[in-house]
Amino acid sequence: MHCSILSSPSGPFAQCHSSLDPSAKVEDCISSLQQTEGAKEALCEALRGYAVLCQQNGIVLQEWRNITDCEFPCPTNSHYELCGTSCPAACPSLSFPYLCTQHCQEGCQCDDGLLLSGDHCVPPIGCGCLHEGRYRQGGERFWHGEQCQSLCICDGTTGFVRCNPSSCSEQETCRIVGGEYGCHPQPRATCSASGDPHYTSFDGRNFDFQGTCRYILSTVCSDNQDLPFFQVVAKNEAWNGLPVSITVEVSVNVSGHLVLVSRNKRGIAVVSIKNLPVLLDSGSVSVYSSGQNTFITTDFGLSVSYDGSWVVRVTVPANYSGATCGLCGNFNGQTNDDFRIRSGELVSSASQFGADWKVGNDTSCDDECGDSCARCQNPVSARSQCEILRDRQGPVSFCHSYVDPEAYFNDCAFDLCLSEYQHDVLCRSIQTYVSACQSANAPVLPWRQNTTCRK
Ligand SMILES: [Ca+2]
Repeated sequence: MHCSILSSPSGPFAQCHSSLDPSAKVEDCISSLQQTEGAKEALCEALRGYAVLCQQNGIVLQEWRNITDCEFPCPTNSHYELCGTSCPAACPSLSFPYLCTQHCQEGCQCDDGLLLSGDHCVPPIGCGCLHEGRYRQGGERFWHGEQCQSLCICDGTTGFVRCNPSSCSEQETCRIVGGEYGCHPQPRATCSASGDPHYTSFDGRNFDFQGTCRYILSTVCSDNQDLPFFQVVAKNEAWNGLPVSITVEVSVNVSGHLVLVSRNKRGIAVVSIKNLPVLLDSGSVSVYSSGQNTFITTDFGLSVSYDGSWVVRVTVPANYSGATCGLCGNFNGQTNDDFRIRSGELVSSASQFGADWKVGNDTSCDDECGDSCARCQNPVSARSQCEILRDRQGPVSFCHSYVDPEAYFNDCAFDLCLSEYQHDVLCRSIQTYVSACQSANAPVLPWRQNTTCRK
């Protein structure tokens, strides 16, 4: 047992024996070695414990780590010292404002000429700053203020932080990404129309609009020549004679091509172009199928999907922020200004907003349902069936922290009630939520086996 080195009269700790009796420490050391089956770390820790006590009592120890093979690794630009200062030379903002009178201690010390900056050693010009409780490295830039109102830099030589007024650009928002607070590019956004149809704008506004004509879901309303043009139009239709309408056709106009995806009688998406997958415009536009969905994607980040019966989804990249219009809204990060009609005027009713984005002069359709607007007479049972969406232990609870199920629950209850409890509608409502989860990059778990929705 190496523990005996603690009490050896010729060992490195001998100077300490007259002040601190080592016998209890030797016993502790032996028992901790027995517990760990003789682990080297246990021995080293026991020796270190006694060494620290001795040093705290001002006793000078001899080198003990090399002869016991207890290494003490130090990071770059620093080295081990048996009796180093307890108050190391540190950067201005971290310096001790009092005289150092503490006893020496073993540990890592910065190499000559370097100062301690946080947890590493730097030359004096590489010092950091202490700013609002957080240590910043010299030269580090960081955002400050609730809305990123200023951009600050730490001046290493003085230890002071300088801040200048600033703000995020239009393509950025002030938020935390990867633990770093600041201006970050806006994420892409997805708008969807599903079920009745219920719409969710790019900015997350949920509304119902029951018009059965063709409407612009989204197009480009900006003079910015750098943004490629696109237009996505959807047509709705009453479903099976019920007062529920569904999207039956989606057309995407992009790069000089018009791609039409429509629903056939069996609820399957049929594309105006044969033999998918197809690349258009030298590969800048792709049209393909995946599962039930047909996708139209472009090299500039637009993606449109339609499942042929229920959900149409439009995803645009961040550079279209503030540059879109239509039922999907303007994608400026604010939900309260999405009901803008073509003239630019803000309206309050979803029906006025929706009707304004009608295209074509189809007379067999209606923008408004008026007195015949569908109303659910007895929502209780529908709500209880749709509760599966909100159930914290339920089959789709894996997604709750990614997408709030509330709006999907309401849509589900409404549609299930109006469809006179067609089981299919319940399953489609759950599927709609799960697709939104996929769009939000939630890790999607199998859910069908825990429901009555089997494929
Ligand atoms: Ca908006």
